[in-house]
Amino acid sequence: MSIKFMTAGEAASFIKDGDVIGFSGFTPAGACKAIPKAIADKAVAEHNAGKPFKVGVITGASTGDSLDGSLARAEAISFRTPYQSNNDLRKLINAGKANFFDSHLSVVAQNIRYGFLGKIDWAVMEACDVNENGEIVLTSAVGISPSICRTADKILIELNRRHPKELRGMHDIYEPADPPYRKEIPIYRPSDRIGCAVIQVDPKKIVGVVETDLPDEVGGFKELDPVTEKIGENVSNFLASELKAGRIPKSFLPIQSGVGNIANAVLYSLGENKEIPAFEMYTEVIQDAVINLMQKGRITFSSGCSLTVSPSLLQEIYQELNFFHSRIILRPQEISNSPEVARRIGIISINTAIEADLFGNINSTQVLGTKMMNGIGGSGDFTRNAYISIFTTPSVAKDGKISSIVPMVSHVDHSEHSVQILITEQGVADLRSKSPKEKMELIINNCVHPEYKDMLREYVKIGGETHTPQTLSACFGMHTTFEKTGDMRNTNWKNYMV
Ligand code: 0RQ
Repeated sequence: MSIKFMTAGEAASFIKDGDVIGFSGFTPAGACKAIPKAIADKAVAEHNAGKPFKVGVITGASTGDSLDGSLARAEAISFRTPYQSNNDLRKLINAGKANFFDSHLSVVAQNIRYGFLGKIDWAVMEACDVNENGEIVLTSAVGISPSICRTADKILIELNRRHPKELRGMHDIYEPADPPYRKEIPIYRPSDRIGCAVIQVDPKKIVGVVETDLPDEVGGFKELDPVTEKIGENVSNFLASELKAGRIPKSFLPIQSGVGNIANAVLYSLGENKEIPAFEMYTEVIQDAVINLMQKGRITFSSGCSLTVSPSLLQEIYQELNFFHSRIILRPQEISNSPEVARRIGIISINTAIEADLFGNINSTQVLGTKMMNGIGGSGDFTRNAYISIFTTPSVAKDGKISSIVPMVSHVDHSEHSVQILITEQGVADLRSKSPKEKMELIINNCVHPEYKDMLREYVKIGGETHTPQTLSACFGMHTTFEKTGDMRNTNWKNYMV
């Protein structure tokens, strides 16, 4: 078979209305750019001609603007799963114009193989190399690519020259067998390799290859501010004290850290804390902070699913590939996020909440219970199975008009049974072995912003003497007061008593 090169427009011409496409990538890392843009152009042309054109879009996690943004602006998405973070797509979803279903990232590939997501027509992959034997070398992420390539009818490839062929060897491609034949995933340390360097496909399935030279569309992080810095400090001091108390082994345990500004700040603080030894990561997203700390010797190894780093840092990594090849493994998300592996190696999970309640339940996804932010991502995969599970959040949002800690979360992603430690810039609530009443007291004393402490103490009082002092007529009082007045500080519990 010889490789058929074509333009992105020619590749997009194969895609039909109603097709389901599995894309490579995990976050903007490794996500296709040219072909999805050309599909969006095709959608606009079809719509202008009065014809329907929408496709189902399955990816590893979020993607870049060329994929989610272009397809959303063209209103060309029939359904989308499992995670997104694009503003235009978020608007489309929250306007009810694209069906989005949020899913734990570890189960996406197996759900595809089980047939739960229906037939996959196309795999559209970004690669740094492909050959006539059907060997595909991925770029800066693995995501669900191995399972998509195997289950899709046909494959299109973006061969992106921005990523060197020498990346070969950084990926560890492994697909578990499906039940009843599945065996253990033989990872005992973050650096264990269990698979191969390439995705092997039947070369006849590859319909065409589009050459590109485009950077990953990874945005920068906000500068650390006093709040994120304090959260980071609280997390690292807490972990240092656990180490001292002998509740974490002396050699420390692998860290999993979520996405976003707060996660980045937490990692920098862990790196700076001299009481914490150099450590390893078993995580999904490898962000800038991980690479910086690796260069300083504070992180010795990182297993992840994507290199979600700023374009200039990615080029630095590519210039020092010898150094990073021995320190980074990129895995499929069902392995990087595997509950089995997380539980076995004893990860410390650190993820960010949108809101938490007085019992330790966490909402990671829905702003005020109704508007999708990004999705649960891998936070559930890790939280439920961690050695120690931590959630961080600033105590207030929107200049203090919203308290991130409320009587009852407006949507539940992680239940109080999985959440052990809650940390804000105010302090740390260690919820392990605590009754609901004890949890309430600890969270109010240690984590709630001073402007909301009295209001929440009053809420506990009206609950009376019971195991769980929850008042059903009032538990969303802070949310509904915000809806009515634009500020939770106006909450008056008397208005909610029946
Ligand atoms: O809004 O952007 O308008 O300023 O939410 O908040 O404080 O910048 O925090 O960037 O760390 O993101 C939970 C969204 C936090 C992210 C979330 C508003 C706030 C701001 C963002 P603006 P910050 P971060 C592995 C793990 C779920 C998936 C996950 C996330 C914006 O971490 O998506 O953990 N997590 N994956 O103002 C209204 C509240 C609010 C609020 C914050 N209570 N009400 N708005 N905001 N709290 C990664 C993957 O799985 C890929």
